[in-house]
Amino acid sequence: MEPFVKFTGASGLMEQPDNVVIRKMSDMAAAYADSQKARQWIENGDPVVYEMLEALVPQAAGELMFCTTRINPGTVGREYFMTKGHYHEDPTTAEIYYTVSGRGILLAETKDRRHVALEMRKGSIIHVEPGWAHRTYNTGEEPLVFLAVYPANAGHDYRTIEQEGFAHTVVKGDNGPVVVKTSTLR
Ligand code: M6P
Ligand code: ZN
Repeated sequence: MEPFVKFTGASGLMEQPDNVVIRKMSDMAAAYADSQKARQWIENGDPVVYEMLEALVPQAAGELMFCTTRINPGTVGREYFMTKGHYHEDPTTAEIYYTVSGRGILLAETKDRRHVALEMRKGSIIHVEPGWAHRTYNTGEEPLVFLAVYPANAGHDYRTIEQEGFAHTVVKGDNGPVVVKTSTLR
């Protein structure tokens, strides 16, 4: 493969991506603490929660995968619209997130339930250490748009999150986003 360039449009999303992944509420309803509210969203039009526009590179060590993601604004009950979240299958791989526009929180958690909540706003650059699961929330009124870069051989482990969930989540409080224990919402 030769070096190549991709451009982003006014929205900050990649133009002419090689692959587009769209996740609607029905693709991830189980991720939200309030399953009844998630079902209501599905019955009321099943909105797109987020979409990822990817450039494809070989899934080999040394290659860097990158994609732009847009998370739409909204909440399921008090929980903000978010990504599914994942561990990397290769626990030695990190990831960089660069926020293009909007407001959000990246929640990172380890298997022994340590957690950090990092602010995403235009220009913020987040480094996710290897071994930390990560999920992003749109805490604003506008779309949250960011670029993510990670080793192309990292792999996505969604199963651990589907089975065990995140111990913490981010909800809309009276004065902005608040990190709470997921168990307090169920
Ligand atoms: C970022 C990267 C991608 C990831 C996407 C959505 O762009 O981390 O690898 O796919 O966010 O997150 P998820 O895969 O958890 O739905
Ligand atoms: Zn990742």
